Amino acid sequence: MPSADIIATLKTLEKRFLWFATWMIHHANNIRPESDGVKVGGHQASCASMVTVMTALFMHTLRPQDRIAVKPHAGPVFHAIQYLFGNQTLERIKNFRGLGGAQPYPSRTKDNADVDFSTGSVGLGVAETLFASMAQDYIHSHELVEADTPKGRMIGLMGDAELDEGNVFEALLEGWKHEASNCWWIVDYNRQSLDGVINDRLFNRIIGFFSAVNWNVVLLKYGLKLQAVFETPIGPALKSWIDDCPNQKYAALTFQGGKAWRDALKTDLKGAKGLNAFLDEHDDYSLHALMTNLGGHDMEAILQAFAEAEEDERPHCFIAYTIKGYGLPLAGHKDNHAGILNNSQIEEYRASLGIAEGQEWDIRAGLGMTDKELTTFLSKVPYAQRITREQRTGVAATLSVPTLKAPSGKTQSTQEAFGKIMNDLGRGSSDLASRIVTTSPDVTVSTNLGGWVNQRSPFHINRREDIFRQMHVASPQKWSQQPQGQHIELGIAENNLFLLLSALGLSHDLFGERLIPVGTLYDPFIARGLDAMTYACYQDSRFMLVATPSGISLGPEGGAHQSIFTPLIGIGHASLASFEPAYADELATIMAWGFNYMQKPDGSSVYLRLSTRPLKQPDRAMTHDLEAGVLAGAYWAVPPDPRSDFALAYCGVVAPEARAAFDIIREDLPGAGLLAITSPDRLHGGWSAAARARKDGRGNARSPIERLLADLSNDATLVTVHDAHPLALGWLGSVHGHRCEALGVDRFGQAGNIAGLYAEYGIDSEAVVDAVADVIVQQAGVGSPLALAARHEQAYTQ
Ligand SMILES: Cc1ncc(C[n+]2csc(CCOP(=O)(O)OP(=O)(O)O)c2C)c(N)n1
Ligand SMILES: [Mg+2]
Repeated sequence: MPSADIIATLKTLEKRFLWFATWMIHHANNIRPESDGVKVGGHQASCASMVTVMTALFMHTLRPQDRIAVKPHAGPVFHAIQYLFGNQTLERIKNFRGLGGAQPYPSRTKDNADVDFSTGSVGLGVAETLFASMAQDYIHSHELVEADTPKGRMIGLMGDAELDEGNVFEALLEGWKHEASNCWWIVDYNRQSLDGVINDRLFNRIIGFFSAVNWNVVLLKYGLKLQAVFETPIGPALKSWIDDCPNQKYAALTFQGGKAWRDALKTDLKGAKGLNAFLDEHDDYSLHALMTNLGGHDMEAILQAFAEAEEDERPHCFIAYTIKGYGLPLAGHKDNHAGILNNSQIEEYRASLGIAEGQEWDIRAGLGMTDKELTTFLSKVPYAQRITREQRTGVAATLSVPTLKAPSGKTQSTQEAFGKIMNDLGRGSSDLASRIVTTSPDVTVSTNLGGWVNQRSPFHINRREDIFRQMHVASPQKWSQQPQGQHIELGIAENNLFLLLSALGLSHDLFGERLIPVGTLYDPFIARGLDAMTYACYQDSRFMLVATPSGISLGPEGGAHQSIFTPLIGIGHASLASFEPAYADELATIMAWGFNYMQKPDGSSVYLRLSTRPLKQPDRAMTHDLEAGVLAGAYWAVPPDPRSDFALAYCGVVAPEARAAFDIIREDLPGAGLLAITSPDRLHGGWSAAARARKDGRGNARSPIERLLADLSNDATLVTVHDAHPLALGWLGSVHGHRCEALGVDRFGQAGNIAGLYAEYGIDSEAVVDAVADVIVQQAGVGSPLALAARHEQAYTQ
């Protein structure tokens, strides 16, 4: 336990942090001029309930190797703490929630202070810490860090309502399976969410759940003052009364204050031994202070609980009983979530702390310490010793990417090719392969990762035998789990997949050692984990996502498994370069590029939309130009004649249909071009970037798609075809104002064979030829649609 002096300093700082956070929000809402009428917002009450715990952690308990996710609405407290440490500027703090200012919710990518995990979408940040502890175990198991490197604790500070998010429980189950350790979750149990008060009975169930998955649950329920009163004659009755008091009533009494507590206790504990003496000993003010002396606001109780947990690596869940708005006039009111002190309240609050007018931003003034004393105190805080993120990331080596050969095979699907490329990597001995860690939510085999896993084994921190193998049951899968294994098998929970990828993909940054995570799932189920995927990308995690099968091309599997709009996610999703190759040589090129791109400071994660449909492979060499086109997002499979009036563009697995239609079309439109698209996302991104560059004065900036389509005449027509929503390619017409007819799938699919489905949804070659016939009828002098249709008919009946 720290000395009384240190505890006194911590309590002083706690008060100052709450002031500073409250003032930061007040300033943003009431003082900084905003003219657009949109409220600025902020959560003073949510800051107040977490401030004691955060002060204890940042100013005392956190060690340099610990990593922490801060509850989103306690962002201002985090900024205040960072400002005191000198990691945050006053300029940004004054611009809290403004453009370029300190962020509402701590952000790894937008805040300049050292944020370990971004938060904002409740439930995700906290679950991420559990996966980060698995990533840490992985790094240590593989001896990627020196044996004596201490493991940090991955700490999640969470609001109690975050426990309503299912992803938290999915994570707990997965953490249990993988025996995750060194993880602390600290629940700000203020018993309030946004709209209301938390159900009392539900929370007992939740505590039971943590115990069921082997977490050490620590209740921080009563502060030391209350604990002392429990030893007096009124103690037993008072304790039972508090324990039985419904959350709503406790919150209301907290808001009403001393007199209300007195009246309630007088009524409810009438006749109890020691009641009168107890009430006489307390005036209204001290009674209120005592009744709100909950564990989560008692510095000593918190420090003691943290100290007791120090040596135990088991995951810990601390339930810190707190009061939303503690120490502010908002305390306990059920509607206080977004409540903000009014001008007179803030004035009164400032005066009560002895802060002079005009000194609101002076975080060091009036603390009762000289500047030197404060600086000395801060320099001894373990958190101040930590190596910054820039330094950690700086030491993480970049891994060189070996040549990835296109898998041989005259006919193969992109999924099959992916499996072969991974298998080859697994068989090899490259540095890259030694840092690849694959993961999949129960679709390892069905996404073709089986070969890789056979080479590199599933991972578990403790060795586990493959009983089938031991009992000589023949199986192509070797599934004995090893501490050196390189595949993390997950249960079916796509949120967990993305949170694990997110944690693994930050390992260079969190632990100074780079991993190359590759995750597989079925393409439609991206939607199931989409928020977690966005979260992972928002915090600039780096992983390769392989989504397969996709579209209606999975045929007999049916509509429930068919993805329609995922290419739009690829286009619309920032920090994710997405590709949809048709052929194995394209895939190999993209994967090699992707493994590099994932490691570049200005790179991003990579998403590959693949298919199980086997395609006859082109017989060609991967020339420099072809490679450049594949990576830029498109190349001319058949270049158009100069100033041609027509081009057909396809993306991905419909390549044969496009080619068949094109061969027919070419007879009428001999100068037509066939554009092979490997990435609508890269094309669109390049187009936007060129527009920005031109605005910035680089007048001759041209994107790849602008250059490609400039080969056509100004009034040319484009027809596009894609096993996906037509919007993914429909925008191509806007590049040079070409008329564009986009074929794709915009209804839920159904089971069937490829020919039947493509015909049903209008993406077969007949549909393409029909579309061409329809559009060229309006183009004067370019062949006869009837002749075209007739030739098509003939081609199909042959
Ligand atoms: C996924 C998600 N859904 C909804 C919200 C909007 N929201 C922000 S805070 C909040 C309630 C949080 O309550 P709690 O976790 O108890 O936090 P505290 O009481 O400490 O403010 C909600 C619904 C969000 N940020 N994220
Ligand atoms: Mg709450």
